Amino acid sequence: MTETVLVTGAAGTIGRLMRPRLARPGRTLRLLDLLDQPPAGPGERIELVTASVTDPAAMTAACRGAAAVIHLGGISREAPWEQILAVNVDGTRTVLEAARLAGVPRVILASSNHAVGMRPVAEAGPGGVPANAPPRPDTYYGVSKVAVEALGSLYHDRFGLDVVCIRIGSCFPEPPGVRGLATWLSPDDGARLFEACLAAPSPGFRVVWGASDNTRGHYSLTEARALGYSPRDDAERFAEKILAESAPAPGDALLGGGFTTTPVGEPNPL
Ligand code: NAI
Ligand code: 15L
Repeated sequence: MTETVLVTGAAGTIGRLMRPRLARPGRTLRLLDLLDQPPAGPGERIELVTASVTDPAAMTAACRGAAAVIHLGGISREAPWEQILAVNVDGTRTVLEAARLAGVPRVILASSNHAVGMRPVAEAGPGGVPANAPPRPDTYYGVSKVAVEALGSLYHDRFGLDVVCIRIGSCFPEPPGVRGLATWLSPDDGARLFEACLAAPSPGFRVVWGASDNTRGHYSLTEARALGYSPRDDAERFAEKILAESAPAPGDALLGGGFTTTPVGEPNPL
């Protein structure tokens, strides 16, 4: 018996990092994106789907037979409102509705620190910013992640899906700049967190932070640990190099960093 996990946005940064890391004996990764993706390597058990998360028929077909969906697909930075609304908000509703229609019991949604990006870092407190800190979006993009979480809550309460929303910090091969020393989610810890979200018995609806166990971190990892997540990485091993090469950026006093100073509605540098 094989388990199929549908991953949307699989051609993106996180999707590409997770493709080898989420491979397991007995698991098929169904990798969906608008973009073409490299074919299966030797021994790799994957299915490739080229489709948009905004296409209800394609998404319902893609969800068929899946045990879970990891929804990463969408716009991952600031953009004009119409695009954010169509892809991130309507696209996420389409994914959840497709999962419901196809009987997929569990959906993991990529939320973001930018859902609470305007919150001052100084307010983090000793235990870190709780994972259910109230919305304080820094951009239209951040607003869309608040909506993503709200849609997940709706689909849990009204239709019984298990939905875990991960407020991801910064998931890249290395921490991006000084802020990244606090916000980094290493690719290996990212995979550990997705595995915990897939394996937790009946999680219901949850919001957790997605970060490594960073010495300078300011997110609470209590909620993710309660799901079974055990981070092993710490951005601190990059500190000397990063601090020698770069300085804090404007906006770093707020959780959202550079997104908090970018003009609303205009694409920002990643
Ligand atoms: P990315 O921009 O590298 O990848 C997004 C992928 O989604 C791309 O491959 C793109 O082609 C695909 N996509 C866009 N529109 C689509 C559509 N209509 N249908 C199907 N696929 C579509 O983003 P990244 O970094 O991989 O992030 C993945 C998710 O995690 C995004 O939802 C992002 O908002 C979220 N996130 C990422 C963080 C990070 O540090 N990388 C931090 C916080 C949240
Ligand atoms: C995000 O939400 C973005 O998708 C990602 O590209 C990074 O900018 C990340 O947040 C971050 O805050 O570092």
